[in-house]
Amino acid sequence: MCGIFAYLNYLTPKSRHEVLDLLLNGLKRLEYRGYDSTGVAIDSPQANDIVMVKRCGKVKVLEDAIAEHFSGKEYDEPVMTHVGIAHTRWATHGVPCETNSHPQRSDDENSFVVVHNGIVTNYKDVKTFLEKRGYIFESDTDTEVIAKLVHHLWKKHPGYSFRELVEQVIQQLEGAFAIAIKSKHFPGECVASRRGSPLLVGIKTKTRLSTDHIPILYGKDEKSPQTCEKDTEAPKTKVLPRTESTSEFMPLEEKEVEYFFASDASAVIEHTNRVIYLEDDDVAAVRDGTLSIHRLKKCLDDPHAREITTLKMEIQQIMKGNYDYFMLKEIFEQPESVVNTMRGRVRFDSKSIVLGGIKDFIPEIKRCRRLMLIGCGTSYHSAVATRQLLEELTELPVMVELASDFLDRNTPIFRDDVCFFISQSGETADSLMALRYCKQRGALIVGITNTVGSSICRESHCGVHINAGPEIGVASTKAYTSQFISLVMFALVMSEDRLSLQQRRLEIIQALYELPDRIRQVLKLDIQVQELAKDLFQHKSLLIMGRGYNFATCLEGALKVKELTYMHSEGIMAGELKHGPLALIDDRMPVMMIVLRDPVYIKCINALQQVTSRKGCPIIICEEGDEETKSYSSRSLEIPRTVDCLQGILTVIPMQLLSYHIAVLRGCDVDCPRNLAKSVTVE
Ligand code: G6Q
Ligand code: GLU
Repeated sequence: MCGIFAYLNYLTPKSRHEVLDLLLNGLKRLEYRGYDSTGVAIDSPQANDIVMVKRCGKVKVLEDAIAEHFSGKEYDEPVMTHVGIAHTRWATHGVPCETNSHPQRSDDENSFVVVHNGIVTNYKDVKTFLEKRGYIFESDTDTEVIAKLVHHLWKKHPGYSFRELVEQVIQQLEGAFAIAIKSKHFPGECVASRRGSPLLVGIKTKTRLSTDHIPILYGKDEKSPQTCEKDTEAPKTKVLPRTESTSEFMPLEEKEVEYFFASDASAVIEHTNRVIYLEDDDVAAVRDGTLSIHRLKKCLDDPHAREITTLKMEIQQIMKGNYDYFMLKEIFEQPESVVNTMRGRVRFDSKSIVLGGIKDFIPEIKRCRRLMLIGCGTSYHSAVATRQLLEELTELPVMVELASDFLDRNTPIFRDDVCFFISQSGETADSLMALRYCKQRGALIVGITNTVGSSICRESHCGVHINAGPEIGVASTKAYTSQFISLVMFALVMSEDRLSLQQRRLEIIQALYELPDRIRQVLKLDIQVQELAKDLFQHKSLLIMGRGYNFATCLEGALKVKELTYMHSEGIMAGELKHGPLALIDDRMPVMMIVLRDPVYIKCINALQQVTSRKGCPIIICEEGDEETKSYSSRSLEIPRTVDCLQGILTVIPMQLLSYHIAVLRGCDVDCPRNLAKSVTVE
């Protein structure tokens, strides 16, 4: 959700047009996260001024506005050192409009301009404090307080460096944020910080980097005489020590260098694969081409440095290839992405499974009281899909929880609980809050994420990377099947030494081996699914029914239909039909039913009969060659046979394709459905 992209070129001449192209391109790479408005700020060709362009709507709208706004020749002249900041906003405070878009500014002169992801929860207090000191606010955003507070402190403390000012500011802020700030009083400098929202710095140099880490510079603990005396009147204002760089380490000094600040690696990967993931309360500052990372206080086990990580992601991985939409590409990637999830873990020759990220914790997990699987949306559905198998193979009670509801209930958690946090992005605020809640209570935290270096990854005790590759489409597809497989692999690890379960395990391992081919077979149904979409796309509603291992597909299928097509859709547990939903059935209500030859087959047939005897005409998803089941309807999709507990992977794919085709037919934006965001970093 929402995105930051900032670019600083030091002694690497770039014209303002080139800078703007870079910024726009960065924003385009972040588009998949979902947003409602955009903006950029660069230095004006007129000395000592900052110009901003902001627009409601897509990056394309901003691009057109920029082309109109910055047309003069002076924009083609190279500038040796320059800072540009850009943003895609997903409104939390104030409607999407130009004034509320970012960058937000400190004053009419654009002295300090800021881009921000997240929410400043105490912004009202800070706003009142600043209003009393004469500041007039122009937007409804919480963000504006950040720009104005830096300005206020700058006036009070003219001797402070830009970085020190930002350090003072973040001490006053509560909530979650990632910020990047630019100032006309500190040309060529950029300061960024984060708390609870992701932010990284990409570094590009002509020659090999002279180091693989950036030392962290800590401030002094004692009070500085120059702390903001007057500001202590501010609500929540603490006494603020100024930090001072220690000379023990040298920060990163390169002659010609370019820096990229971004909320997401996909925005920087085409420029550099060398990045530093900032941690909460890090302040990263570039001055005279030198990057330094500061923290106010050193805690006992804090590291000395932030490592420069080499990203493995390839630019092609995040491009659409020959597909019209990222979502379609991701659906069709599933034969490969499931292999990547299993790679190096499932040993088909010895029929064994090793999960390196949790191996050492297995004895502790085996001693636990219960397993809790926690997530949101699609990630939650992967928990629903695998619960039955986990119960069977671990013989432990397994609870599945929506992170938001779990927190609302203040669910009791014990030291001997093992809590799994399932999240594609690894940044979902509800899941992260629930993680911290469980961690505080002493539970063992296992992260199941797709995003290496994400907050959930870092804050878990151990975990499994699902390795599905970057998922750009807002609607999750390949991450779901990879989460599913990761949890199945975990169940297999847990049952390794149970003699009575060996036959079952072998059956599942064999089915995992065959899975990529089975998925390829299901993907061949695409043309048939497209035809079904033509029947369905003008309807208002779609009911999806199933039970047992396939109930999760009903929930996930309905979520896909809702988010992509804006149609009403409901996943219904077939066993609940006669307790209410049957009243919806008539000859016009579109219904899909999953009826496979598994232990609940007879019960599913009962449900099917209940529907057809009310004149319902369901589309049936059944097993290949199952003529008997097919005879209940004129429309069916046949999927290949696999072991019962993996059926959900094969049945969800036609639902992914169906929602995609309906969305295209209805003219919806497949990759960025309205009102939604890829990574929901607010509660
Ligand atoms: C589904 C959406 C959404 C997503 C949740 C949780 O298509 O992508 O439901 O699954 O928002 O996100 P994370 O898996 O990133 O925590
Ligand atoms: N809370 C800020 C706003 O509403 C930032 C939202 C975002 O993360 O884009 O402007």
